[in-house]
Amino acid sequence: MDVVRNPTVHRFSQSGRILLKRRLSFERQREQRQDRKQSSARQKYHETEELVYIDCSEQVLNKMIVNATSPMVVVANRLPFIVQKNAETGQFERKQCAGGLVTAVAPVVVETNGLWVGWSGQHLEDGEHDIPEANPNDRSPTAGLKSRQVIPVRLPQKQFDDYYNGCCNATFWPLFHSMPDRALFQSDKWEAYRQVNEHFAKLTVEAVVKLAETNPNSVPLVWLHDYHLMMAANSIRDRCDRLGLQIKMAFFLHIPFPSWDIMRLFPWDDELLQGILGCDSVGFHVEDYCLNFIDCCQRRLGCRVDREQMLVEHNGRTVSVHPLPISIPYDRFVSLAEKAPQVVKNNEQEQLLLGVDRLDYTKGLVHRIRAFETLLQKHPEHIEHVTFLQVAVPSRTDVKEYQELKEDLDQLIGRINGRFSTPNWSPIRYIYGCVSQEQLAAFYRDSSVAVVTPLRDGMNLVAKEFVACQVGEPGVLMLSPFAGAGTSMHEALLVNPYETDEFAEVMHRALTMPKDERELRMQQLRHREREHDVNFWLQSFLKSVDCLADNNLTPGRLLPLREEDFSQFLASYVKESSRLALLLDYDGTLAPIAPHPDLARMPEETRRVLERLAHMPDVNVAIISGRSVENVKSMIGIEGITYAGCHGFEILHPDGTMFIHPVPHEYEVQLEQLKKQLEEEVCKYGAWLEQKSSGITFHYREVPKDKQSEVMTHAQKLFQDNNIKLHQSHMAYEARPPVTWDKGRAAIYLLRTLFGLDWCDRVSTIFAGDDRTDEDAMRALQGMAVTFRITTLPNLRTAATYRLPNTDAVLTMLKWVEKRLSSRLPVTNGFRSRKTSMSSIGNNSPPHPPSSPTRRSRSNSQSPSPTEPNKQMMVMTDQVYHQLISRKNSPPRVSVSPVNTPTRSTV
Ligand code: ADQ
Repeated sequence: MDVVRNPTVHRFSQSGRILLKRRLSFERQREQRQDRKQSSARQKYHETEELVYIDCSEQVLNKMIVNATSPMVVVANRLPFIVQKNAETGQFERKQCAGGLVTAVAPVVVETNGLWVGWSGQHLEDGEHDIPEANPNDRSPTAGLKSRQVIPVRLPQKQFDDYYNGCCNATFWPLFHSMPDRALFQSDKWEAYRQVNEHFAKLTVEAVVKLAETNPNSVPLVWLHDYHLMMAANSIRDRCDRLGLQIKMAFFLHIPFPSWDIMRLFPWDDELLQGILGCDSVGFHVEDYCLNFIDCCQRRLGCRVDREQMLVEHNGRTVSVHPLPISIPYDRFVSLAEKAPQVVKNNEQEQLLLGVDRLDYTKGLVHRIRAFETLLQKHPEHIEHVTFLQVAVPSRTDVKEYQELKEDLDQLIGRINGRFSTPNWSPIRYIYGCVSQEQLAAFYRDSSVAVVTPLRDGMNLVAKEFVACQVGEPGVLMLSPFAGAGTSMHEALLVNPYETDEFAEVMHRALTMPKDERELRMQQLRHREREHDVNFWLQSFLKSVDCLADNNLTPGRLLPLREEDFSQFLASYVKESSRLALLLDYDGTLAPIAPHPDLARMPEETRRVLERLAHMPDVNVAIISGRSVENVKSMIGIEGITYAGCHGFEILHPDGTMFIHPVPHEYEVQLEQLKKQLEEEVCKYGAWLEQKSSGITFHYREVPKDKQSEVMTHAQKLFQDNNIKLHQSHMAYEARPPVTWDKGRAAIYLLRTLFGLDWCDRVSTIFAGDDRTDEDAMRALQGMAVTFRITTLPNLRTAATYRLPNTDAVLTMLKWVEKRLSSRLPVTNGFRSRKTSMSSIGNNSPPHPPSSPTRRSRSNSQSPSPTEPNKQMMVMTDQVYHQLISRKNSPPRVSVSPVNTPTRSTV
């Protein structure tokens, strides 16, 4: 064996401090050194980062033929290089990064003349400067990337720190690696994350605009990377839509995607999932992560999903999910391993166990070293014959947790070396630093066993690099099943890093494995990695987004929403025999939103289904709308159902009894004044006022776009001048009485009135609504009803159990309910078989007796007609409400006031 001078490896003393620099040798390094005296083979690294920065002259260019059909905009936290000031020349220059992402993706950006958006390593405070061009000697994958193809993200240092350290690394990194105890949930850091993602989105759209200028006929592919950018997609989509720019958008996560049990710990999980769903296509390393994601979408957002085809429907769009196991430039590692100088060993028989990792708590370094200690203890025959070589790249060194990990590891290694070292041998060699890929290839090749045992890891490229470099005597790969690589590298020896004794036994087995078994296993592993290299990963990705030339991908589609789909939402809740309450909003829920409320018509089919449901025994239908009660009743025109108007301020039961919530006199006076001013001053350009008994709605939907801002500002001012709170509705401003009454309280009141105090135990309740006012009901009914929010908003927080895309979906839901209850006979005498209402409340009688039509009114003996309802009115105060809500076993007694109550007018 040739011995070459000078490379250094740090060895630890008993106290854990680096004591001596030991010489390792590499065959060709000497010659190379002579050639490049100035450029040290030992690379400098950027300490706080997970990326490894290398000397670009050492890179072997990875030539790939990509065949992509779309120009690509890659958006990643970092640029594929960082920009640093050369201390000697004062010039800014590129410092190259190694890593799968850069190696795989940079050539496509170069080839498609695309763009790369990312942080340059400089903050806003560092001042503006141009991105330098590549050095003429640069042979790295980014050498062909011109500075005009790079869009640097510059942010204030504090904001970047909150986003990067405060949220990405302190929250998502531990959480997604299933270590929730380490995760911090801080709203200000989450806010910084959202803002920074918004900034990335803005710059990405600038990149798309730039591409559209030079290449107007192509549809660019925007590819977002990793957990740093999970909230950018919707903003990119929205901005591009507004500019009329077409794009395709994909997201790839490099770390694991956790299960629902873990994901739900994140307080803003719904927003995060919707953020990712803003893309057309979402990629994870392995199928398990895909299924976790699909599961979370279904369980948290109520999305329709197809696990077979891996599709998620959200916001009327179908998002496809793909397992895309990342890999390495296999041939490059082979060629590095073929040329790399030999690693010097203590003696010819010495076997090396190798660990190569970023110094991160997910990588399980401490567990691994402990297992090695157990090996030496249990199998002393390995003493002086086996050495553990651990190479650890410093990572996030400014974070306390990482500093502590380093200290723990230093101490552990020091203790073990102290315990087992002999005059000629120390059990652990520890390199705390970055080594060149050439050196790494030598370590990989000359080690007997690679110990790749993270506690959790998205994929783990080290396992693959080791296999690629096994060009000589075959070694053994030990692999954690908790790394993504563990799912495909079957011939590795799988070991649970938490099980120390077993871990040590597997090490022993690996060290003593017969050659024929090693050969067989390594051959299979190498074959797979050669086939499925990084180029294969990229091609698979391009195929998945239909951006590969000669690719005839038929995009996966979920079947249109069918009645059967509601079984998954409702089957366990609504039984054939259930007593059912259907509480429905009108505009945007039963009837599509129209330019004018008079035009918002419910489809005839919906009307018929609703009517049939209303006539089924033990089914109560109530409409809770923002319209006035007469208006909503006339729009729907079905007898036998309850109508609640003005967001529940007025409730008209089928028997004609009427509930009206009182409003303060002062508000009525202010409202009159506001009404007058709005009519006189801003009801122009198509803006108009809708009168309601307890409020008004000022509509500006029909105002031409260029006049909208003027009209809106003026109307807002009038609301403010009159001291009336403005409630935003669909292109409208509403004035509502300043009392604590909303659709939520009205819904509960209604259910109490209809079914009694214990309604929740006896009635299955479904609520559906489409706007903010419906959220009050969704919140109030949480856990006591199945609620649906009808929405097409891409990222919406809702208290609803599920989301539906449109009014057609509501009709489908109603049809499912009808089918489910279809064995019931309709009520034929024109009145519902079970009917309770306000009229029963004054009685001491139970709330649900089979009632006859004569019970419709206590105070009015005349039969009610639809146009002239039985105007029995109840005054609702907070005290009465609480009495109604809190009393458990007997129906409440409440006072019923006469129709002509002085507080307000009635219908
Ligand atoms: P990482 O967590 O960084 O990547 P890994 O996949 O193992 O983990 O990649 C580490 C890279 O750094 C390898 O290419 C390795 O060669 C290099 N490296 C490690 N130690 C080094 C050293 N001392 N000197 C020089 N180079 C060193 C994240 C996810 C992974 C996922 C990748 C890619 O956490 O799960 O596999 O992204 O998607």
